[in-house]
Amino acid sequence: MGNGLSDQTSILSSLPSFQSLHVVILGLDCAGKTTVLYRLQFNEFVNTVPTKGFNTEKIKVTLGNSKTVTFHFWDVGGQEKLRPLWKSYTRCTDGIVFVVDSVDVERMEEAKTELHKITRISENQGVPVLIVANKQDLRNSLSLSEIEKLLAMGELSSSTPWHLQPTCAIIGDGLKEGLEKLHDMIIKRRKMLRQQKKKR
Ligand SMILES: Nc1nc2c(ncn2[C@@H]2O[C@H](COP(=O)(O)OP(=O)(O)OP(=O)(O)O)[C@@H](O)[C@H]2O)c(=O)[nH]1
Ligand SMILES: [Mg+2]
Repeated sequence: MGNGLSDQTSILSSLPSFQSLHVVILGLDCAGKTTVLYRLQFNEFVNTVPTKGFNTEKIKVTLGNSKTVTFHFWDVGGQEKLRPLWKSYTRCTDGIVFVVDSVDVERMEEAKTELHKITRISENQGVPVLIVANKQDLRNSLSLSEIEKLLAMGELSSSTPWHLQPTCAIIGDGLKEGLEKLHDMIIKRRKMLRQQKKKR
């Protein structure tokens, strides 16, 4: 007779599509977080108002090779006075989506500060981050390499896996590609954590 419990655990963990992944969407106000959320949910553009609290939706997303993953998204308001709340939403999160407005050159430094602050929290060590370079449809949008530099991505802790994804949330361009990468990073991290547990 085998060890039933651990057999079950390994079966469940090899089928991640049955579980929903807790993902928090953060970023400065007006970056396009809520637009991303509703674009994914309704598959169309939804006109938004600034978020005063948060929005939350469970959304089934079909990724590459027809794999369906359920994401439980938490979209938190990005206004300065709301940012102290971000911490409580990232508790036990599987991943973070950090949305930046690619034309908001003036506030890129502020976005950088917030990104580094949230990834440095001890509970967020190793949590994968998808950086969404949004509003790439606009003429003056910064390039990926410029954004990578301005956000000082190279200075993120080496334990933080990240991917920078260009998007246009009003059309939906790039969102699925980004989530695919985030999903890959989450699965990779889970496997690593499981192996570490086994070794102990
Ligand atoms: N051109 C363009 N506009 C966008 C894009 N994504 C969002 N917007 C617009 O940007 C504005 C802000 O979008 P929201 O989704 O409300 O921003 P938010 O990040 O949720 O803002 P807060 O809730 O205040 O934190 C809206 O007018 C959107 O229509 C995009 O990809 N391209
Ligand atoms: Mg919002």
